[in-house]
Amino acid sequence: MQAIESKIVRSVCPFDCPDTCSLNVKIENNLIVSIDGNPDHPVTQGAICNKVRHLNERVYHPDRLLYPMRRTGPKGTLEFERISWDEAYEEITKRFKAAMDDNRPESILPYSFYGNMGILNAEGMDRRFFHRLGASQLERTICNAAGAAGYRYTMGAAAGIDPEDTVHSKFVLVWGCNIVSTNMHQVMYLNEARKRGAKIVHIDVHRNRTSIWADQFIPILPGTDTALALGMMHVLIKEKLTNNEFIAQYAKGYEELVAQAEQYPPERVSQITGIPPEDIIALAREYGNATPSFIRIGNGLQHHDNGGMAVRAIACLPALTGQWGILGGGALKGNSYYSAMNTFKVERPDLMPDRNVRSINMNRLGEALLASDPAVDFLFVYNSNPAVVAPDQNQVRQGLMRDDLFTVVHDLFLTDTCKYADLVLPATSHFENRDLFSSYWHLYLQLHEPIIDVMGECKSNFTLFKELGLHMGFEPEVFDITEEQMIRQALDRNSPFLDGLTYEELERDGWAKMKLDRPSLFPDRIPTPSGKIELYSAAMLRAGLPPVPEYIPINEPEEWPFLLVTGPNHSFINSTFGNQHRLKKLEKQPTIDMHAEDAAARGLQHGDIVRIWNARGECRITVKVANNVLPGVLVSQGLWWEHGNDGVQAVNALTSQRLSDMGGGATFFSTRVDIEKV
Ligand SMILES: Nc1nc2c(c(=O)[nH]1)N[C@H]1C(S)=C(S)[C@@H](COP(=O)(O)OP(=O)(O)OC[C@H]3O[C@@H](n4cnc5c(=O)[nH]c(N)nc54)[C@H](O)[C@@H]3O)O[C@H]1N2
Ligand SMILES: Nc1nc2c(c(=O)[nH]1)N[C@H]1C(S)=C(S)[C@@H](COP(=O)(O)OP(=O)(O)OC[C@H]3O[C@@H](n4cnc5c(=O)[nH]c(N)nc54)[C@H](O)[C@@H]3O)O[C@H]1N2
Ligand code: SF4
Ligand SMILES: [Mo]
Repeated sequence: MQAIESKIVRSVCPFDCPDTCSLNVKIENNLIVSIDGNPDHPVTQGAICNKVRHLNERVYHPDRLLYPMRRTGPKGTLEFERISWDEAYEEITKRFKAAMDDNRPESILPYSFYGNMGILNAEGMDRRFFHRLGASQLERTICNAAGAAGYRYTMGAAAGIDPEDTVHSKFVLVWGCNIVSTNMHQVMYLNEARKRGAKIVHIDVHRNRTSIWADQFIPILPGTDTALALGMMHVLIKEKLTNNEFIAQYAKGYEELVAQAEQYPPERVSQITGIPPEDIIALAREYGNATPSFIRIGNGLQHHDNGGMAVRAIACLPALTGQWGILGGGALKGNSYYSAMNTFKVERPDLMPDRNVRSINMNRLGEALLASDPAVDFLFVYNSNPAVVAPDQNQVRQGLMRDDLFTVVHDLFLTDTCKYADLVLPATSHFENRDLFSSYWHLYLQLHEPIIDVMGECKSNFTLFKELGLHMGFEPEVFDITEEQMIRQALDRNSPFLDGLTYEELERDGWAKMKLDRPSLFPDRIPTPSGKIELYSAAMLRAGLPPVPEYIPINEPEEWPFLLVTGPNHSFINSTFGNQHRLKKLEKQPTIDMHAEDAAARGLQHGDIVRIWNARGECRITVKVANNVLPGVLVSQGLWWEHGNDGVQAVNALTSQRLSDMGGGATFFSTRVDIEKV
């Protein structure tokens, strides 16, 4: 009998999740048999989520794509035949060369997001390739763009406190963030803070896992958080709970903010937000009296027409009570500012033949495919599943059905988007790749070495775009490079946070923490134009926005009686894992939470199948009468695949291509609908 060769190797979780965990993977005879959290990694601390514990089931899934395929049936039918990579490259480069020869490279549109967060495979060789081609630029704004812009107006950059410091916080607001499902290591830090006496309050439109875990839950009507923040400021100012010394030294525009907050007494804010006035006052008092206090600002609250302003307003709060610079005090929306790499060297925007090439917002894919001029006639999808995740899905799918559109999809599976593909290309899992990972929440960079052989004829995004570049005859010195060379280019940046951090260190230890000697950034060196926390922002005024926080209602016609919020669920990551049996079983089926009063008024009962609709589309789903939401609000979690889930029409049939107030962000949660029993 042959002995089993068994070893534990280091890996990184590649998914679009703030935690970017370090993994210990057990390999027997070159096969992954189990996956665990790495106990040595300071943030992971040996704990990972249930999704990734069974990632080997995804890697070795019987449906994994292993070779390139060409469409044989009509679009929408998933009929394909196997072809070789040479044939695939020939098909693609023939079209790309023709577009370049005819001087219309803008007819080519790349469409990608962060299905794999590795820098090389998410924003590396692909960017370089499409720049060289002169293709249309994609504004990748589907996730956090509105909030990032709003936070930047107040604080200057996507930078908050080190999450490891939040164990010291004494009062915590988890605001529009479902951390038990979406950021489990923040929960671990806050559990420690709670042991040391902290109180945790969750502000959300939905009583979910995080609300149950928190000490207090405050339900709020969707899209009204700016009013709540202003109401808190009103009380803080009136009751002299502000830190005026801090404000005088580190903030700008306090007088303007005081005048504005005056307009938001608790009674008015209560009418807007659905929160009783006494709860608003109590919340403001607790926040105002606590130190250090910490606000974890989520992505949920910024998927709205007014989402940028909501984050901008909330980000003003820690300044009012002087929290920045105190260990465990401040806020955290995202920390990608610290890990910014040398994007110029990696992405090579200088290769663009025309710097004025048009740019298309990914939230308006439907419109881009149906109505842009010049038309998009080549769509290249990778790291994303737009037929499910993009808003206004009926428009998106109508666009994808166009006979004169050539679509390539590079993925590990036959996603719903592949239904509309002319060519489907097989992607490696990240276990098969070398890459560099940063987190948008914690402060560690991690190097990933391949831990299993490439499966079938799969290619990583890096290899695919490198080989496409070489097939196009592009400069070998630009395209014929190794992963290691590109990682070194990424790290080659003059940044205080990366100072002295080397490839060799990452290779030796697996990870390295970025240098952030506290309190280096806050509050002394705020990267805003004025160098201060901007309660009043001249830049916003110039951009046509109110310079101080102001509540502006969402933008959907009131004739549709219900507000619909369709966030992510616990067991999938966006639409990833929507085809994994184990995780689908845990989520059971798509449901919609509804308040009992609304259900009674509509004659609906728990378990009824309902039709939800608006002018953009409709969706059938099972009702859950759970009083997890305020009256007038409906919440559904999870981005389910249509393929393999008969009768399910995904929720993005109902959402809009409208853009948020700032940053060109998505407005998924500013959706109004009607509902009836089927
Ligand atoms: N398990 C799991 N983890 C994930 C993901 C996943 O799909 N599943 N997705 C990953 C990605 S890409 C992202 S961007 C993050 C997102 O993770 P989070 O930052 O947690 O954002 P969401 O889950 O979109 O929304 C958070 C909460 O905001 C609430 N919400 C919606 N509208 C409002 C509002 O107007 N006000 C307030 N106060 N709350 C509101 C929602 O009910 C939801 O509970 O998670 C990442 N991690
Ligand atoms: N209604 C509604 N819609 C939403 C959201 C919501 O909360 N509600 N959330 C929005 C948010 S925050 C986000 S971030 C987006 C996310 O939207 P997407 O970025 O599209 O995320 P996923 O659905 O996870 O799809 C990622 C795809 O990439 C593939 N993939 C993984 N690794 C690789 C690789 O190495 N190479 C290639 N070529 N492919 C790979 C996966 O198999 C998967 O099919 O969805 C948005 N859509
Ligand atoms: S999905 Fe998030 S929590 Fe789960 S292993 Fe990956 S990084 Fe960690
Ligand atoms: Mo996201």
